[in-house]
Amino acid sequence: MTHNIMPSSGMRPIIAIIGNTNSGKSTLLNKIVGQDVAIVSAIKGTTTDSVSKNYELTGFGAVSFFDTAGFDDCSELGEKRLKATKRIINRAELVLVVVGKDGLNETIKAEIEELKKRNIDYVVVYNFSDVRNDIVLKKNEVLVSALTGDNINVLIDLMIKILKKNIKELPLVSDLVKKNDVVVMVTPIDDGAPKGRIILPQVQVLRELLDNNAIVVTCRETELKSTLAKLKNKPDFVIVDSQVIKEVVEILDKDIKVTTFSTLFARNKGDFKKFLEGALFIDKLKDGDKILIAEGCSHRVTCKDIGRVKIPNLVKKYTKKELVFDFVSGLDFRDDLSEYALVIHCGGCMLTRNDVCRRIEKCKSSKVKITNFGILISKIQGVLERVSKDLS
Ligand SMILES: Nc1nc2c(ncn2[C@@H]2O[C@H](COP(=O)(O)OP(=O)(O)OP(=O)(O)O)[C@@H](O)[C@H]2O)c(=O)[nH]1
Ligand code: SF4
Ligand SMILES: [Mg+2]
Repeated sequence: MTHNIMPSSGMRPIIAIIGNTNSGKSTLLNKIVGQDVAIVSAIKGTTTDSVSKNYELTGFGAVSFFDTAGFDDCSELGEKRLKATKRIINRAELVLVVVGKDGLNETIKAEIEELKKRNIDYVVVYNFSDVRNDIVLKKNEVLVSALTGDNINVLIDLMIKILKKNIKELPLVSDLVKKNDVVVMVTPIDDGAPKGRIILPQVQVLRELLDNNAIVVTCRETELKSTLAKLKNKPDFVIVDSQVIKEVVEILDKDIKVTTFSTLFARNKGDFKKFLEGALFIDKLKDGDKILIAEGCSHRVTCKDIGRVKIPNLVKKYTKKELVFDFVSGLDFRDDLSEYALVIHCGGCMLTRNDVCRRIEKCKSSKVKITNFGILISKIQGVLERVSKDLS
């Protein structure tokens, strides 16, 4: 039995292992991670549902491997499995295209062309070097034996090189603070807040502030006035949950630098300018327009309430238009977005930057505007200029 795991892989870059049945995909995964994670057999179509493995790739960091069903799986479920594989490819930072004894066939060649077109990095892994040695290798191609382990290190080095080049996470907040700056984080604790925890975007911002030797004070919006009163000087920066930005801006002196967690994420993941344009577009929405609300994961407690309830209500109230809302979460992101007037995306804390950028690209090619939750809330609350003016 294979594991059917499709976890939210957090921000681990995904490495998808694809290819025809019996090309040695599962053997390769097991060899790279040094464990029998995926079942290997000489029977075609052994891997049915994808098998995932979180792994610490020494020299790079945490990644998630996804071993997939063979492209030429002709079983009844083959088509569904192919769709599942395509969904994984959509999110992958790197694709290992494994080629078996029979060499490259038309399907795999077409898939490689597709990867090129979509700017998804890949390595062609010619497998079975122990029984064949007749390949003239080109750039980003390697010849390995998943069975004996021959050349696996060469493959791993190449993977690390590509991943390092690829993954340029921008700073969340580190370029906006300096050592000893006093930063006040305002986090409401309402019914939507997860029990006993602080949500991930806030934790990530806190961590980056601490990494940069800032002094961080965290309070709820109800304690902001008393927090400010107890500080000897005005804070250098205030970072606020979008949901309470309006109240907070009313409390703060005009010269205090303030932004929202979502604005920081919009800058860090995705295209800040595009998100701003998308937020301004709500003034142009018309009756009957369709809006897609996209959440990067299905973390019910964290964002469900905001995405499914608060955002639609705010947009309806602000625009006073009859709008239709659709929702997607997790791996799903519509291929064809042309029916929508606007896509409103979550902060994407569980997605990589490339993941969000690909979604933005999709919107661009469908000529649909995109914004994110927090930027849109700031626009609706009339504070967009204030929260974005100190950020580039
Ligand atoms: N000699 C040799 N055999 C290999 C190599 N890689 C895989 N095999 C064998 O090829 C067969 C298929 O390997 P798998 O890893 O199950 O292939 P797969 O691509 O995962 O196949 P599906 O799950 O059916 O899509 C097994 O019998 C492996 O032992 C290799 O490099 N050399
Ligand atoms: S911001 Fe998006 S990715 Fe992060 S927890 Fe919320 S729904 Fe998930
Ligand atoms: Mg397999």
